[in-house]
Amino acid sequence: MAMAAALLLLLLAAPVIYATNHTVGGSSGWDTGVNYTAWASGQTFTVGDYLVFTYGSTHSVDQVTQTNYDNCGTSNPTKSYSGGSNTIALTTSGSMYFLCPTIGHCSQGMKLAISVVSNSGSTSPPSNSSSPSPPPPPRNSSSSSPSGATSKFCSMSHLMVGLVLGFGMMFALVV
Ligand SMILES: *[C@@H]1O[C@H](CO)[C@@H](O)[C@H](O)[C@H]1NC(C)=O
Ligand SMILES: *[C@@H]1O[C@H](CO)[C@@H](O)[C@H](O)[C@H]1NC(C)=O
Ligand SMILES: *[C@@H]1O[C@H](CO)[C@@H](O)[C@H](O)[C@H]1NC(C)=O
Ligand SMILES: *[C@@H]1O[C@H](CO)[C@@H](O)[C@H](O)[C@H]1NC(C)=O
Ligand SMILES: [Cu+2]
Repeated sequence: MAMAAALLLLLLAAPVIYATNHTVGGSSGWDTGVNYTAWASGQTFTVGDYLVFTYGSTHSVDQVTQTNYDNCGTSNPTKSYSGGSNTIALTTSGSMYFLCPTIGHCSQGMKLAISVVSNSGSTSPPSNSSSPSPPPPPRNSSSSSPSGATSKFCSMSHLMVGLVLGFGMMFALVV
């Protein structure tokens, strides 16, 4: 029974380890006056992750071509999203471009370019962090959910930590 609880814990923890929700703009969300180039440079977008847009009623989200991104062109978006909250799955590697089609908003900074990298290759070496890695999450077993997680949990060491925590909890329950 304690065993089952521990296994369940590991199963619940697994998706958290491998998929990241990237809340666009962090706590600022999708709005004017935010530098999304700066925001994106602090993120690693991996296939399987999600891009989450949250915004007020004056905004929406268009996925566009690179040309339209460069020129703030709003015609013929590749895809349009609206409603205030959109979760977009990053299914393929490569570049993706977004902007807010509300007049004037793109030129006020509401444009986002991201580069999605594949996480293929079980034989690939562990990612040597050339980019500044975000601070490690607080190690707190009572923390329920990493809200708006912007950090990446896919390293082997984090997996080990998860396993150790899981087994630790199992023993705690047994004793
Ligand atoms: C990402 O968002 C989805 C939908 O809001 C949620 O079900 C999932 O638990 C989130 N994942 C993480 C790692 O925060
Ligand atoms: C946004 O941030 C990037 C990188 O930090 C910087 O190069 C760029 O000049 C900034 N853009 C604006 C409009 O401030
Ligand atoms: C990762 O490390 C390898 C070998 O140590 C090196 O060849 C490669 O350029 C590095 N990649 C990055 C992105 O730093
Ligand atoms: C864990 O988090 C709770 C509430 O967020 C806090 O009260 C507690 O001190 C934390 N424990 C550790 C070990 O950080
Ligand atoms: Cu807008």
